[in-house]
Amino acid sequence: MTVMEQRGAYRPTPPPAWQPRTDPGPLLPDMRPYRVLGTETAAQADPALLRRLYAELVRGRRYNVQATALTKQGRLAVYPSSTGQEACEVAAALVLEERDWLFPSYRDTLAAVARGLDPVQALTLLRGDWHTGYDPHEHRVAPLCTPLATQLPHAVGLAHAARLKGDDVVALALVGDGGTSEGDFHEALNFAAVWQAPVVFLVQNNGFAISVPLAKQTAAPSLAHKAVGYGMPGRLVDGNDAAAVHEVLSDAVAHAREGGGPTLVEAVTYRIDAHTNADDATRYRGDAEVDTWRAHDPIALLEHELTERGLLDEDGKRAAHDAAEAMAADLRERMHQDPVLDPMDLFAHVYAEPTPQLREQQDRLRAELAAGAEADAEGTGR
Ligand SMILES: Cc1ncc(C[n+]2csc(CCOP(=O)(O)OP(=O)(O)O)c2C)c(N)n1
Repeated sequence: MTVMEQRGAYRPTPPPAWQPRTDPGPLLPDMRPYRVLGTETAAQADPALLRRLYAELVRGRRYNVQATALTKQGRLAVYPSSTGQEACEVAAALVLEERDWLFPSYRDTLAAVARGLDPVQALTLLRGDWHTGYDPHEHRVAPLCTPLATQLPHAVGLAHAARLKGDDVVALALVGDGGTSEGDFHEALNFAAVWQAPVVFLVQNNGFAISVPLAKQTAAPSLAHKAVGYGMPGRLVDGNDAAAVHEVLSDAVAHAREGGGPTLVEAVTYRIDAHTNADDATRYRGDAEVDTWRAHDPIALLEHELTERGLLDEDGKRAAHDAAEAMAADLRERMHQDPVLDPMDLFAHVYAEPTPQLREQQDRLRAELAAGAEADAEGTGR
């Protein structure tokens, strides 16, 4: 006798009714990146905001040029320039309140500076001097993260903790297109959506992960589409349109603050410079492509709009450029001063309780430094 016969006749029944848990429709991004500048909606944009964005973009571009020059002068070990991406950098900083937190990657020095960080301190890590080089709590800017996407779970953790404590805090985390292929990206988005954490993810899709073009590292229809699988809205924006990026991020921050949960924003932009000063971009992309993006420059776009609306004249342009020059001169002067460093700082802020190995290394370094100082004093050298 078969099992079926023992149990009686098998009567097939339909499975329990299945419903999608969330309607994916409203989460899906519009496939046309949102734009403001050069469209009818531009007329509604606040003139004071547009002027502020312009001043910050001009300052930001000058910062990128100056920092890149400092690498050539041996004053900076490395600089990942955000030339061409200034609209994303500046908008990300300006949409946050003082109580909010920014989680940057190595490319986002400019966002940190636009948020108020001292331009020299913001470069400390890239100079290779001293840990992060700034107090993350002062302006609520987390350390610039070099391991890809690791800043994302940090942002979610902070945002979730703030919510549990009842603090009105939003975290905004920046990541590159390549970073979206990392496990940390997946885990951060999943946790953020499950917990409805007040966090905004801004992906700056600048076309490349060093030499790897987007098409070689993702098959997603757009990076904004990745949001839907986790149950959060995805939005696509023209990343060179400062007014559009500001608006989309402001909406996402407001949504998070109201308890609406996370949003993933993909800003379509382009890295005009090489990956860093250590990279030769001519080996993997052509001039024609770069020129196409130069013609869609974030500063030129905004300048055109402001000029058309009579909100910017030659004096206004000169004032923005003069302020940027003053910042660059100050940056140059201070970066040309040799910092006074204590090698023992290497061991500070590593662990609350140093491990026995670290203590041993610390003692050894202390002894070596003392012997060196003694030799210097005796004039014997070593
Ligand atoms: C976990 C990890 N893997 C690899 C690297 C080496 N790496 C540094 S930058 C980079 C490309 C990142 O590209 P993307 O996320 O698009 O950001 P972008 O540099 O274009 O801003 C890679 C692979 C790293 N820093 N961290």
